[in-house]
Amino acid sequence: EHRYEPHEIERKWQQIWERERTWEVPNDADGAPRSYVLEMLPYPSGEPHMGHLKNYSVGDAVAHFRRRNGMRVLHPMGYDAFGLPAENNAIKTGKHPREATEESIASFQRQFRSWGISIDWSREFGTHEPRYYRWTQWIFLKLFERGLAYRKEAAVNWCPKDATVLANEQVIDGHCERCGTAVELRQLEQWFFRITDYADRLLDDLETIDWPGHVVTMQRNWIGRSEGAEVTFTEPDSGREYPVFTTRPDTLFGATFFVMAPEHPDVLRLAAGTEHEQAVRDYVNTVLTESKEERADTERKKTGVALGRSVINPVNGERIPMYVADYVLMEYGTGAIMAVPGHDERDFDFATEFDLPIRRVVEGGAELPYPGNGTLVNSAPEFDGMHNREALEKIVDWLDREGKGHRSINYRLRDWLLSRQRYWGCPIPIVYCDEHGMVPVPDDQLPVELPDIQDYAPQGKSPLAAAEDWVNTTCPVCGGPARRETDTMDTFVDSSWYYLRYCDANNDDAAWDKKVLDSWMPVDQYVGGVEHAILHLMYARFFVKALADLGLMEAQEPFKALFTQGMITRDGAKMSKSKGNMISPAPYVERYGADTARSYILFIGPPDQDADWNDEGVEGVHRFLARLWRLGEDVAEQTGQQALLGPLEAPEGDDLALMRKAHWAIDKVTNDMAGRFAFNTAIAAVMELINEAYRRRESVSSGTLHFATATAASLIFPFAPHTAAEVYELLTGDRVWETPWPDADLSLLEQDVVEVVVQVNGKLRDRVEAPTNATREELEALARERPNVVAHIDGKQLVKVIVVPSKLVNFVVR
Ligand code: ANZ
Repeated sequence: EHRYEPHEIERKWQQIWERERTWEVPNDADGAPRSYVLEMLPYPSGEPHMGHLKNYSVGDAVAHFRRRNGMRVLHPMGYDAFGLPAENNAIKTGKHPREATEESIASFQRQFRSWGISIDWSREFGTHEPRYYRWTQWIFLKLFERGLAYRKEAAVNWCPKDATVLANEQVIDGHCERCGTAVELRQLEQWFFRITDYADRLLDDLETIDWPGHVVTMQRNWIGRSEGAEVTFTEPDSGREYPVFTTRPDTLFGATFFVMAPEHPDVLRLAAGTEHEQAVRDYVNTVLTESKEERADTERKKTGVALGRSVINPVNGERIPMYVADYVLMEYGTGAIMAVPGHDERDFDFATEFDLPIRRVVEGGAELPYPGNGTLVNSAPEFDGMHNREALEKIVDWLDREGKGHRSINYRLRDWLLSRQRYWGCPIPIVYCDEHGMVPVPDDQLPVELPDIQDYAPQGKSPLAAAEDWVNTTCPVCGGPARRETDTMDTFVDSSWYYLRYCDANNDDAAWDKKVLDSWMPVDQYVGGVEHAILHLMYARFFVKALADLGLMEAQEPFKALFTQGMITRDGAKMSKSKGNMISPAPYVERYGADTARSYILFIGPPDQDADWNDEGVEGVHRFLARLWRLGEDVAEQTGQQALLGPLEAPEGDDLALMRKAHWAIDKVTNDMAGRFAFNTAIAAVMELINEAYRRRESVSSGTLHFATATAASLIFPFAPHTAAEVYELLTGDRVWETPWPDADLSLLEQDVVEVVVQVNGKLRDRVEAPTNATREELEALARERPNVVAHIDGKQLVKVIVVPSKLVNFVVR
């Protein structure tokens, strides 16, 4: 008796795929429909983990399924190679980040090959390679030309430990996302991408893509569009105007005070010379140490201080006192608000704390604050008695006519801060000349290569600043002395366009050929972790829209469909080094083979859910694959290689039953995979088919058994490609991936019979075989004839008959 030897089988097929470059696709058209299937590229740090195995197993199943359904599938791979972990490691060990990164890339390559993922290796790259980042720089300059990349001084989040600026998105609860250190604010010159110009399109086009609802919601909330008005208040002593953004201009008559953000540039100026000056100064200083989240926390006791000044409300000329308080944020709206304690919760809390007047201007709700709609009161004769929503429009019209305000839309979305004071990133291709200022590096001088340096530790500026030979250069305009920009780009820039480069990865003359790009884009199916629901996906969408506006591509969205996979956990807990519950794919692949590891990770549950890794479950899947292989061997010994059996003439008995099971499995797996990700139930269906084949192997014809076994191999191919290829070859001499996806003979399924339970008053009395598609009446008639039913209902009063099609008939009698 032979043994299932996954390693031999896997090595054999991997070598064939490698030698024949099976998964490479050319760019020239051949009329076949195209599909671009992509998993998020890995960040190469250390070895691949279980999340990677799941990610690429999902994507590979989709790619294989589409290929065998007649599509030309682009399925490439690359590495998001710049970034902090490699650099922090370099600071500790002195090892060049490139070295550590490339070691990790080699390990990913080895493992991807050992998993048998069907990758077009001819398009592979790392984002740290000059042949890639040359084009990252080129895109940066295109955006710069368009005014979409700009430099300005900004209060930025600064991580004192990593000594770098962080994007808002990288600050979690006031702490650095990477190292957990409390984040500080600093004023620095920084580079930004003008993503806010695209806020509306980023919002509207969410309608055009097939993404999970929760990801769409997260994107929508992140953009945070609010409709309202900007209303101008005036400080009478200085005559300065202070606009506020409000979503409720209908409540203007209820404004009883005015609040500025502590960072507002006028706060100290306004307080200067008043008795409040010192208190204001002290308050502003303490607030600077608070995190954004603390400040936005509505449960916190309200704090603030009076500025000793007042402003005039434009609708009624009323003078209301000015305060500074930390619940008003500088980054939102205008950094100042009109406070309406009667209708806004936070203003209400502040007013209560500081004993300020609270006025109702909208009727409704027993108590204040009342945030809802109703009739306007205590406002002005021309608005009182109106519904507040109507009044809102009228009041804004009035403000507009008087030049005291206008309709306005506000977004939570901020411009993307992309500069980093770090070494291991893509250099920003700009030089500074005393004469000509900021000058873009000309295309023919790209890439600006990242130089090798000795000391990676940042000192508040980029470690590149110390590389004098590199920093000192000449101005492209006048040839005079100039200095290079020493900041590097956020790694999210690299990953915002990598899927575009795959389309034409070996083009040395351009980032891509537009025709080629348009023939693949958008990505038809993107697969990745939900942790990228906001940043990466938003940035990539912005890049595509900006590049489309530049005429460089047609698609308006990068990823037509998105699938987000759940996590692999252990005993219900997230795996982490600190918990010591990490497991990696490699030992499982070594022990059981890649097919088992891949099939198991897709079998443990719906792949969009979190699922618990369980070693016994791995064994079970391994046994199933071994059984499939053994049956394949046995049948092949009996039949030799032969073509699959055609439709049976007049099948009956066990032959019919096994044929039906095979076609049922084809139908089930197809439905579970066509536009869905129900891989777990698809794999379960193939298991059922194999069980049925074993059960009936002695009583069916060899042709039927051959058909059932080869079909099982064919159907399991997207999950266990090596074992499937081996069994299919044993039985047919054919290559399973060159064989079209099987078609289910639905006529066989329609005739299928099911066992229906027959009850009287809920008690089991019999079982009957009935056609699956039998009607309620037919089922009831069949059941009523059974002797054991007759015995229990005869002479009684039939109250009702409950029929659950394909399942049960229950006679209720009295
Ligand atoms: C008066 C008012 C009355 C408001 C009322 C609300 C309810 P969203 O929906 O998130 O856009 N606001 C404006 N700028 C702010 C800032 N920089 N920091 C803190 N709060 C700010 O919220 C808009 C509302 O948030 C605005 O409308 C303003 O309060 C407040 F019954 O104005 B409202």
